[in-house]
Amino acid sequence: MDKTFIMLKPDAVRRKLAGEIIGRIEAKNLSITNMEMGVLPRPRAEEHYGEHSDKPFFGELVDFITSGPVLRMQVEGPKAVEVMRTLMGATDPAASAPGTIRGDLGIEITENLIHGSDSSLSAERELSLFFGND
Ligand SMILES: Nc1nc2c(ncn2[C@@H]2O[C@H](COP(=O)(O)OP(=O)(O)OP(=O)(O)O)[C@@H](O)[C@H]2O)c(=O)[nH]1
Ligand SMILES: [Mg+2]
Repeated sequence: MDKTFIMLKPDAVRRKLAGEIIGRIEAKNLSITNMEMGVLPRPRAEEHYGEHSDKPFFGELVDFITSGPVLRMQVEGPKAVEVMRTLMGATDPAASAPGTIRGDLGIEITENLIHGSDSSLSAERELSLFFGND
């Protein structure tokens, strides 16, 4: 079984779309094997998005991701990383395909509803950062 780290961002929680998004994950036959809700402490958010620390949008990204509770999940299933990235759709909801979470429900590039690890290596790092396992 492959594992990935998924986070429903503050806009998903604020807009009451968590059930809709979790429904899509489960309908795809992936399993949620750990889940936790809460506001991310700023240092943890900065570590999570560390690869983007030199980008002009980093401050806005960290402000947003710490702006309210997020729902963090460990999701398991065959090719979980790739399957979740396909379900999520492209980063910018303006360009994500209809049928994807961001394509159907996303508003703009910062408030794009969901994070998913982009590789097995990122998944290991992120699961260990948030759940202390890999
Ligand atoms: N304003 C702005 N935000 C960006 C841009 N590129 C990425 N972001 C934001 O930074 C987040 C992380 O960027 P990436 O890791 O490249 O995109 P991603 O893997 O699809 O998104 P995550 O799953 O959140 O990591 C994105 O989800 C966007 O919210 C950009 O060019 N402008
Ligand atoms: Mg990313």
